[in-house]
Amino acid sequence: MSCTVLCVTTDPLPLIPPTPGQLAWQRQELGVFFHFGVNTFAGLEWSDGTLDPSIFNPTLLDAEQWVATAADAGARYVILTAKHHDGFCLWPTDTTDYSVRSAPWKDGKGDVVAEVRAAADKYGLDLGLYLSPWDRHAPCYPDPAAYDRYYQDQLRELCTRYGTLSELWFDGAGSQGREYDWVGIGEVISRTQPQAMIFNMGNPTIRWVGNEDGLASDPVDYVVAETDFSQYTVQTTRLERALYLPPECDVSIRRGWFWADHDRPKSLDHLMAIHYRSVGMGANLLLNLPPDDRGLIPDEDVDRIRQWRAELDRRFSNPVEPDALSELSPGVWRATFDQPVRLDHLQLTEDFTTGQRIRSHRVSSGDRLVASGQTVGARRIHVFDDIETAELTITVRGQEPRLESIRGFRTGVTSIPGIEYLAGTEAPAH
Ligand code: FUL
Repeated sequence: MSCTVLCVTTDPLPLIPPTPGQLAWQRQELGVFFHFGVNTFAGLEWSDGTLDPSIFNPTLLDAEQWVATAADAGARYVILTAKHHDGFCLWPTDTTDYSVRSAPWKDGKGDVVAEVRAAADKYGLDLGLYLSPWDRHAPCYPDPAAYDRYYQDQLRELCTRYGTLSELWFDGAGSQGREYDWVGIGEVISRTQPQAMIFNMGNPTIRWVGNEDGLASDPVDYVVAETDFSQYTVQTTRLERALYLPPECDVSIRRGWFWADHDRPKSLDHLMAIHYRSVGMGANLLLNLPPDDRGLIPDEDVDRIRQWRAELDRRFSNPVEPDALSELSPGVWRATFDQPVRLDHLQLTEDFTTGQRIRSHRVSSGDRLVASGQTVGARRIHVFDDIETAELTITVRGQEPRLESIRGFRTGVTSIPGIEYLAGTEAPAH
């Protein structure tokens, strides 16, 4: 059953705890996406399945450079587009010859998935894979039963040849009105990679945040009764029952998901704003770093990532911890500092191991309201004109809410850059 984005849910959402896997995934906070494939060599975002595999020839491909860049960013996992909508497979699949086997790269003996797996292992990052359900090359695509078999064979190869996968990314784009055999797909996963987080479709364990700008907005609910599946439809799907589905905010460092010569990385300010509106709102961030047609993350993207990490470290690596944090009465907490401290940022966390309980929060210093909002969750960051205080009062409302921590920072920065302007401006054209 589905309804439009305007539909309103009036029932209160139940308290549902995360599974250990969901909790571990949420604690990872940051992942890096790699969009790479035949599109990279054609300057296209989407191609229609007819690009000649002979164009796939990354002469300097170095998956370790990709993953090292992700590790520099602070990512804990990487996700590779094993197959995008064009159907070209980055691994030597037995299901089609539209793959690296037909490319000049490494004389048709290369395997990008294997190289990214090895690099992820070397840098200690988890690996997830994107396998587009929509396939514009597969001749069997118009025949649902035949394509379901084809797709499950591809998924089985990926799930059995490349070790443990932390996430399987099912992109809803292009699949509007098409039903896949999610029961069969679910069986492949439960037999081979039961621990993998399932993004977005089938039996999801994590959800899309609802835009491709990397921006969550308050409240960020971990339990939802409906969710969006693709930005190419205005439909929101109502789930059969409410589920614990924490969001992942996907966004590309560039305008496009795939590398193109004319495209450039986003500004440092823009990436900072994305951090505040994703990780700083209790959601995971999946930042796309597209390798170029040499098979390398371009230098300017690597530089931007290093600037971003350095600025995040500058702002957040020296927290001002309260000397005591105690609950005065149900939902009212007091944080005290031994001496007055100057702060312009606050970070709150909630103990959500038994479910997301905080529905709203306020932080005051004496009579002054310093910050307020709804979600706390895994991490909530507030930015404000600096204050000097020796005591903060935190009021949280919800179902037996459990504030876990509060810490302050003095960064010299008192606002989030250009956030309203940024929303909705960066979707790539196809
Ligand atoms: C979208 C796709 O159509 C884009 O090409 C990209 O893969 C993005 C992550 O998801 O829906």
